Amino acid sequence: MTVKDRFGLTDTATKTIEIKPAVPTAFFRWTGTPKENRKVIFDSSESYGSDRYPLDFSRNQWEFIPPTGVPANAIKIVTSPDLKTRQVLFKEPGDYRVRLAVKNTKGTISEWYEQVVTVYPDQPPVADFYTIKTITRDPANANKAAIALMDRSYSPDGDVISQRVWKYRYDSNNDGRFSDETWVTLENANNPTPVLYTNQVGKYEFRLSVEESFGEETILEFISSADMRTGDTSAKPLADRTVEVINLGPVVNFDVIKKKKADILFVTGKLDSRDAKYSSFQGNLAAFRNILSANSIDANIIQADATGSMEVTSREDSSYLYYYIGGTVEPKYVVRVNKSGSNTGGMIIYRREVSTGNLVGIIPSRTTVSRSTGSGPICLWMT
Ligand SMILES: [Ca+2]
Ligand SMILES: [Ca+2]
Repeated sequence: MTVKDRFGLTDTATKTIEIKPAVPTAFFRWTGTPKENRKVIFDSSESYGSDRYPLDFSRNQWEFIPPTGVPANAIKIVTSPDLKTRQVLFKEPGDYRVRLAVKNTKGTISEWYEQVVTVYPDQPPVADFYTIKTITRDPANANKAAIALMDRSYSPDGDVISQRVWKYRYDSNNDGRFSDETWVTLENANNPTPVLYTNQVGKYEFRLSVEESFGEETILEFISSADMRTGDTSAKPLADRTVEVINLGPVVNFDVIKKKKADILFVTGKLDSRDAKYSSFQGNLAAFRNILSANSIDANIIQADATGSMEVTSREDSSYLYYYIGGTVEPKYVVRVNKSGSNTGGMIIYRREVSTGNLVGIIPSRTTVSRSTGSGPICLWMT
């Protein structure tokens, strides 16, 4: 520096000033789910140095400090030469301190920057299902009762139910206890709506065990099967997971869904040229059942095949044609067709109740039914 006074004299002094590199500033953000066994990414890229001495991220110093009582190996960090980011998985819940210091290319180190990350526990799934209390056996299905189970399990923290195992045990000696019985696996293919078909009356206890898979990203190398949360229905009241198959008294108490009941009778006979219609009918029957079921109609579908063992005898008087299906003495069904009047062709179908012997009308008169009568046998099909 040179100064000059008013007399024109000058003097010069020299001083060396050392310009120190600016101290860099550490900062990080984190993303991911702060939950046990999930991936959390820490990113230091918003830390900064100066234009002259930018940061050297390869010299980042990260510190992950577990909460009191949690061992250091509960913190799992993916090995990577890139220190700008860290992929971390916490094996236990709690408040973790995370610290970062950065250095610039000159080696100047920043102050520590720190955040506390609260890691929440991975809550187990809640296993639950609906079923019925009592059910009767179905004469149309080899006298088996169909016990339908409906899963209603859920994850309270956003995970996915990925495995469902259904088991039951049958009170084989009817002593009211299940503890002396053996569990049998009904389904283990993650089916939410299995059905147990059984022809043995008595009580059945059901159990559903579920396992979840992660609804959020994880780091697989740090995960073992023990990290998968599970639940079962053992805490559900016994009465709500017990179904009784009963002999009589068709009292079916659905917990949730009240189903309408319907009797539907299909009678098929010697069809001759209508074989195609018959096979089409057979092919469509399953879909028809599904449609009924989807509309909460509990259909008792009786398919009487008169081409088989059931004999059909026709009679008539001045007003009606009668078709006796399954013999004239104790017919299983009687079809009565109006011969004349405004209701010609209208018919009523009776089913003979085995317990009382009474004929009970199951399809009322004027039902729209097409018919084809020939020499004895009859074909009816709904139109
Ligand atoms: Ca969970
Ligand atoms: Ca028992």
